[in-house]
Formats: sequence, C-alpha cells, structure tokens
Amino acid sequence: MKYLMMAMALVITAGAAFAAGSGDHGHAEGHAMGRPGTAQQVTREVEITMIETDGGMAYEPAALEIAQGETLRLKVRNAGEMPHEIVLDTPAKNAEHGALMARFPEMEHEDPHALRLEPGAEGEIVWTFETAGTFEFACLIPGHAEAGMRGPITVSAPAPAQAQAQAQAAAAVPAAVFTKGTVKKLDKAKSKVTIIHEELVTLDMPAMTMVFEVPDATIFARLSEGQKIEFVADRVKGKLTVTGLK
Ligand SMILES: [Cu+2]
Repeated sequence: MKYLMMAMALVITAGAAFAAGSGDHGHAEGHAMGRPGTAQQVTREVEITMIETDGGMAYEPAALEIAQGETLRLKVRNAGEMPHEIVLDTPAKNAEHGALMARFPEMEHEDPHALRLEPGAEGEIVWTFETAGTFEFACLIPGHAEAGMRGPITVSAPAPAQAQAQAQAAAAVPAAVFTKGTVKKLDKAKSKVTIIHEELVTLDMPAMTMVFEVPDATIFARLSEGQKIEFVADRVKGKLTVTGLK
C-alpha cells in the first residue's frame, strides 16, 4: 500500500510537470535542456537507482533539483528485474518518444541524454543543464512511466546576486599570457612586425612566423630585428596584434 501511494504521488507530480512543460517543443538546433557535458565540467554526481516495487516502478530519488549551468554526472543503476530506461528531456518530447515506443517496442535510445540498462547494469549520463525550466526523466518502455518511472527535473536560474557574481567573474580580465619569439622583420611605415613565435596558447595557434600589427608606438619603438622578445598577442578588430611586450 505504501508503495502504491508512492507511485500515485509520482504520477501526480509528473502530471504537474507535464502541464508546466507542455507546449515546449524544443529548439530547432541543439537540445532544449542543454548539451552533453565532459568529465572535466562535472560539478556534481548524483546516483539514481531504478527500482521495482509491489505497486509499480520508480527512480530513487524521484526528482532532481539542478542549478542552471550545472554539469551533472548521473550514475544510474538498474536494481530491478526488467530492462529500464532513463531519458532526460522535456515532458513533451518524452511523451512523443513514448508514443513512438508504444508503436515500436523494440526501439532503443542512443542519445547522450538517455540510457537503457539491463537488470543489474550501471551506466552514466554527463549533461550540462543550460536552460532553466521543468524537464523530466522517464522510462519510455511502454507502461513504465505510467507505473511510476517518471520524475521532474527542475532547473533553476541563479538568484540575481549569484548571477551578478558570475557575470563579474566572466568579465574579469585574465592575466596576460606572454609568448616567446624572435623579431624577424620590422615594417615601420605600416607599423607591422614579423615574429618567429612559439605556440600562441590564448589564440590556439601553433608556432610559426607571422606578421602582427603594432598600433602601440611605444611598443613598436622597443622592437628591433633579431631581438628575442616575450610578447602578448591578441585579435584586435579582426587583426592579429601585439598588445604587450616584456
Ligand atoms: Cu522501465
């Protein structure tokens, strides 16, 4: 009885989530919920267990609360005796896929936001939740979501103070990165310098010999042909420019 009530509570919650999210058909490009994340981006790990009970099927935990921008590693384990899925999407998309699954029960999902696990199997999804809103995780095998395998994912936008702090951090000027090079040629008339340079890490450019603009006259005056230098290069108005010199 306890399990049945739990399953009913889940169905009611999922119903509310569906109402909130219906009408959202996602974007033409990319995914409405965000994008696949990388191991380096993971900010939090969450363990999810798929369970079968007397009264139905469920996920533990039954809901996910996420801060916008978080990258989660969802470690999912199927503790049941049947195969199960976990598909993260908008309620509308999951309903759409669920209807397809009813017509093609053999269909398996191969998306980065979905997993299908055999009994006892484990798997993981790494996902960056870029969009605030209500999404859901559900098993789209016919009948399973209805039996309780469906839960809301609430992605909350950061509070104003937090958003401001994030914006400030993003605007903070990174420390200048100096690159070693040798001045090959100076063009005084055009205020350009040819530098045999090492890898320009900030511009993601391999070591090569290249012409740079030098709009800063004081920097240009300190350059001479054959000189070994350490300089800062940047893209200014679409042109590769020397913006600093040690
Ligand atoms: Cu299932």
